[in-house]
Amino acid sequence: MGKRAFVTGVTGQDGAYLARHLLHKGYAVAGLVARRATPTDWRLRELAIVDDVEIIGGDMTDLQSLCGALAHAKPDEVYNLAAQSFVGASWAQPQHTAQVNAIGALNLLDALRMNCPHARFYQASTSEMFGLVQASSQDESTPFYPRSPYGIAKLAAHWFTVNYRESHGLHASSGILFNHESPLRGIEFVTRKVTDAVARIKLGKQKELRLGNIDARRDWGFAGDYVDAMWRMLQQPAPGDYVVATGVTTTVRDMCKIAFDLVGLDYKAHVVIDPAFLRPAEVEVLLGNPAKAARELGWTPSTPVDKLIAMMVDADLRRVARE
Ligand code: NAP
Ligand code: F7E
Repeated sequence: MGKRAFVTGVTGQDGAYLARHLLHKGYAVAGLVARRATPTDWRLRELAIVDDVEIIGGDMTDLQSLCGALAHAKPDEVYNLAAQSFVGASWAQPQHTAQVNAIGALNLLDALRMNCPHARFYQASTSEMFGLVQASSQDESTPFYPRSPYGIAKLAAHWFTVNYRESHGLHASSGILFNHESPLRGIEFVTRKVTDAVARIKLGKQKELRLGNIDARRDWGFAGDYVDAMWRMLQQPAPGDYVVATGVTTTVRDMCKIAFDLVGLDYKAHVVIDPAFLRPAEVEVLLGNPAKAARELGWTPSTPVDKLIAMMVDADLRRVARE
């Protein structure tokens, strides 16, 4: 019998790529989906796996629904990807962000402990936990200094994962993933906001692109690569924490230049700085050191930032042209 996986956040960017990755490996995949007024399965449709994933209703803030979902799914592996994942929104919705991202992870760990304690657990931790960085390149030993309600909630979930591993002997691992993007990225995140705008401007449907701090630097990789690192963590004999990153950092400004250059436009003619997109406390720079992931998981990133942005611009040009 093949393995069974349970994925929270299965309709998100990473959830969709992870589900496809696991299906290709012969897993039976079940995913938690919260009730929404309109369908949220467009990514599963784009990857043509919507009929292959078993959808189980539930919510990260509802322990009972998580217990029911795990009792039904009987997973060998549990991937906790569900979150209020937009940093920018976390100042306006700190309580909601903490409930879903921190208490939600705790709920899932408790549900796992009660229903399937031998299942392996993956927590979607984040480079946002490094925030005001305490080292020029961040690895598993770099001290944390989160700068947003999002980062703080994720740090609590990270420590719950470590604590449940140490207290209850769970095979619980935490992937400290740096920014990863794709054509399935949510439109509010800066890479996708830029590639969508480039397509619209090129096709005459938009004139300007309003951005906040374009001097911020991020370590951007391709989401398709990063879900493989998640899976590799759960195949290890012992659980652990792993930084997953490319080791290259790029400014938002340079990322814009790459995107506009691809369609023969000058970003300076279209980008407008709008204070509405500045954050109350900014993470100015992130640069990950993925040496442990390379050494122990045999994982390396395949997609440099220029290829990633080209893939996204290409997909958005096709999408906007179809509209
Ligand atoms: P995403 O596209 O925003 O997906 C988040 C998913 O969580 C969606 O399917 C969403 O469903 C679901 N969700 C939100 N609230 C929920 C709730 N209360 N109950 C059940 N499901 C809920 O995020 P992503 O980029 O795939 O990221 C996956 C995970 O990795 C997140 O935990 C994120 O914080 C973390 N992370 C991401 C990055 C990155 O660069 N992408 C880096 C580090 C860590 P709805 O759409 O129905 O709300
Ligand atoms: O911002 C700057 C912004 O929203 C990147 C999430 O997946 O990665 C993501 O969080 C940078 C920031 O991602 C705009 O100020 C400028 O410095 O694309 P972002 P993020 O905040 O890094 C981490 C690892 C996660 O865990 C999160 O879940 O770009 N920026 N102008 C802008 N950002 C946005 N969104 N919009 C702008 O107009």
